[in-house]
Amino acid sequence: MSYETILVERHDAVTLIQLNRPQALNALNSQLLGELIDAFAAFDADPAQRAAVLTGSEKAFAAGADIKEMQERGFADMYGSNMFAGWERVTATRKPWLAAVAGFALGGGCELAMMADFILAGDNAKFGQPEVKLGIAPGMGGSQRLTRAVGKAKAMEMCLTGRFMDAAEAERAGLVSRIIPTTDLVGEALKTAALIASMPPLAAIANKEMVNAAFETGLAQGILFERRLFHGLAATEDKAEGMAAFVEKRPGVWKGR
Ligand code: CO8
Repeated sequence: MSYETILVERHDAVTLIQLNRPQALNALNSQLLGELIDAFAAFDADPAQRAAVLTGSEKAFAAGADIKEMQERGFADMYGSNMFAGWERVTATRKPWLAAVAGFALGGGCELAMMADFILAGDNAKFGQPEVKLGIAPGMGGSQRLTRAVGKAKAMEMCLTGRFMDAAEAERAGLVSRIIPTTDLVGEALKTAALIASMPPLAAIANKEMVNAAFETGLAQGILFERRLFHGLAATEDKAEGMAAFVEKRPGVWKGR
């Protein structure tokens, strides 16, 4: 499939996906959603690809869902078409991917960043859920993921006032894992993704599933899920190789099985 609203590059085992609607600050319209779903599905299906980075431009990761596209759409249309349900296909991606966020990540842009396994922020990043000012509310998971990431007080204040959070506050609050100078952001994100891509692939997916389970289950159930998956990894050839490589003081060579 050829894309018009995103750019996709392969950097060895890392897929770089860049949102590319600069005239609209990467606002997320339905064409872009369709292209992202396709690009993430292709990444997940390609055995040579092991990690991905999603980024925007230095000015905007994404300034939200496309307001001009939403303007004319009423309840029956949005409800009938189950608008935004397609984003669940992006969050269904099994392999690890991170968001490299510079500039504005607002509304749906912030929500998309929070769908990533983690966020690296450029030092000019600004996160916000300003939907209330448009007479709406988050619709792509923001009220849930932001609250889980930063707690009720900050999430509630941001949703009720539309206040933006800068990169330093986002790091303090646990919304992002690290802040990188914006000019180095994509390079650092690619390096981080390459490091993830160099890990035994089944172990990487299992680690992702375990951490995500912490958001879906109670503690006892989550710990049992972790332990069972841990037991399961003992059946992989990569576990035997990883431990042999450690004992023999050499790098491991992974088979992904
Ligand atoms: N949608 C469509 N176009 C946009 C959007 C957007 N979200 N954001 C910016 N643009 C366009 C502008 O209209 C402008 O286009 P044009 O040149 O044709 O007028 C171009 O991008 C450049 O934008 P600005 O001139 O405004 O740039 P500034 O640097 O002056 O300002 C801002 C940057 C502060 C980011 C500003 O553009 C802004 O406030 N944008 C809107 C931010 C926002 O409100 N986002 C939330 C959108 S709603 C949402 O995401 C809800 C998701 C769930 C909805 C559920 C519904 C059921």
